[in-house]
Amino acid sequence: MQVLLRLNRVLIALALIGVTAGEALAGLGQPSPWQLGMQQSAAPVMDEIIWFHNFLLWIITAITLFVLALLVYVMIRFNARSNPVPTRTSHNAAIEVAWTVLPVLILVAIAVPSFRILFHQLTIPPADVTVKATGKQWFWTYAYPDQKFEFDSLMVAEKDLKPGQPRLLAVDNEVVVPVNKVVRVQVTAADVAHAFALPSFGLKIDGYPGRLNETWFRATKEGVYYGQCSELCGKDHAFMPIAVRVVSERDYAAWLEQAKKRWAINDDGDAAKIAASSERATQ
Ligand SMILES: [Cu+2]
Repeated sequence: MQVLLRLNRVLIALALIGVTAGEALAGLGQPSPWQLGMQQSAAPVMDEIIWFHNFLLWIITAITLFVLALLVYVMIRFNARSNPVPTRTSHNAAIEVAWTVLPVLILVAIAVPSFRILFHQLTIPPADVTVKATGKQWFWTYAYPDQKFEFDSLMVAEKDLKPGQPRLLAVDNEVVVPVNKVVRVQVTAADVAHAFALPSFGLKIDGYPGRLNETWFRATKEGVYYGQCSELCGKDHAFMPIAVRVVSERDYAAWLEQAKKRWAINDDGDAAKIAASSERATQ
């Protein structure tokens, strides 16, 4: 009895640790060790994606349990021993209609929210900030077309990581955007197909040379959010991360001021930049 009581207490303690650790382990903006499920959401579209994921999980769990129950029923009720003389029934109109109509209804119930989320992802609300991301072998170039500046963003090598910077995700120049503002993201590529993906914002869109794709996000929490190129694009595909720093509007204005000075596009600068980036690409 004593042993059982003690075991019970240990189990309760473990469950509590599990719950609190589970919170901590669901990463916001980056994956975490032993993570279960998706990264935490920091944008309305991702809230919907997580909701849809859980909704589908309920449906497939119910279908799987239903099919399992049918199988078990058939195995017990209709095996050769308990049902030695099989029936000759080959048609049952009611059941045939039911097993056609019910799956159709289930698919419609799935399709409606699925299309709603797709439209939400690809219908861009009036944007406060536009960022154009160009995938290159193997880094990203970000332009703020309304502000006339652009810069390259390269992964920080493992030996150069500063404390707090995640391995394979930190970059030298982060994209900076204001919190709670609509950011339009235009995605293209300069050489081969790349993809701009950032889990906490629910973003994933391909970038192709000669084509401009568009998506958007509205970050609801300040912080740094990481993503990765998600289209196999060559040997350093795994080493061209995406980092977006979401800051207050005041900090954004301050960053914008110095970014405009540092990375302004002018005729000479542009030529130098193109030379520098193609040099890097051939390295
Ligand atoms: Cu890529």
